[in-house]
Amino acid sequence: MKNKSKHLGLVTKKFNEFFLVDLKNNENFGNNERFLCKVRKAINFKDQFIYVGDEVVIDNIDLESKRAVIKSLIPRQNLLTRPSVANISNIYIVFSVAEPELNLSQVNRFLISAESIGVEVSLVLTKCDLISDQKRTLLLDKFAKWGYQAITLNLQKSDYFKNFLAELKQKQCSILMGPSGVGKTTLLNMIIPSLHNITAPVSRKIKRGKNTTRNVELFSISNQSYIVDTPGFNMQPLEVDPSLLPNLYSEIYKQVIDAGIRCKFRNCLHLNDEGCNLNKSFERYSFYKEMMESFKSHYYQNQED
Ligand SMILES: Nc1nc2c(ncn2[C@@H]2O[C@H](COP(=O)(O)OP(=O)(O)OP(=O)(O)O)[C@@H](O)[C@H]2O)c(=O)[nH]1
Ligand SMILES: [Mg+2]
Ligand SMILES: [Zn+2]
Repeated sequence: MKNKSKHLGLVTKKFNEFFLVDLKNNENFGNNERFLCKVRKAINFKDQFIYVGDEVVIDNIDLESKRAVIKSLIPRQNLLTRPSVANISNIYIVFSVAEPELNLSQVNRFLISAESIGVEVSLVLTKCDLISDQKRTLLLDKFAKWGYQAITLNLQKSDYFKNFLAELKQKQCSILMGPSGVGKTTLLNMIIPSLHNITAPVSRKIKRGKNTTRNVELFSISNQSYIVDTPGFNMQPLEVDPSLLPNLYSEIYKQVIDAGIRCKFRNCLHLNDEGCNLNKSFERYSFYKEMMESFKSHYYQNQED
């Protein structure tokens, strides 16, 4: 049986030239209708690729074989580039407090890279059963100074997890990002108990995750709420316009916007600039400086090419 009408769908998974597409709020088909789709050959997307999280119009729906064709792409709100995911509303940066050990410079790189997307960014600390309560409090204080109210979780205690789950259900489309082995998929399996995605212990020898998750995939939490699991990776220093960087650090933009400090030059990079009035006595300043210098060398080098 073929159905000729057009319908709105959400891309939940992508492999080679195939896409899994869930029909969105469709009365005729009910929920949970999932179709294997290819992009219609005749259309020209002008090098526009389709990613997980994209909304698409599907056509030529075949209810028996569960196949359909992607006819067009709905303009997207935003696009994360690593990994490629569209239309994210909330980024959850996930790090374990131990096994693998917490690397503050990596935490910072993930946070700053996430902030550059312009959506709400949160920090989740997993495996808190492996540290003392005192150490946990110290970490909470540290990240509060960075501008984040960290969510601390562990597999044994469910109180914080319940709050976290309630929060996720309020968000449209959240993504879990962080290094390998920190427990992203473990968390996802707790969020959606019917799911049994593969997780793996951290390697004893190299004390790192084993890159267990290989695909970006989007899952439905509740009616209008989705979550994306991603493969773990380590973040390199970024290549973005250095002039944007001060806006991504709360310790800096709070001084500029809330406290109204003014440096001599409007485009002050807050390094050794003449007439800089930024109070640099905050913990992340060394990370800021390091990032700014590496951005500057990349950016100006590429401009000369
Ligand atoms: N002690 C402890 N171990 C945990 C916790 N959460 C996850 N783990 C363990 O950490 C290991 C790695 O978990 P995964 O969920 O596979 O990690 P991941 O972030 O998805 O890793 P990749 O898919 O490689 O990116 C598993 O052995 C989990 O059982 C926790 O709260 N406490
Ligand atoms: Mg995983
Ligand atoms: Zn300055």
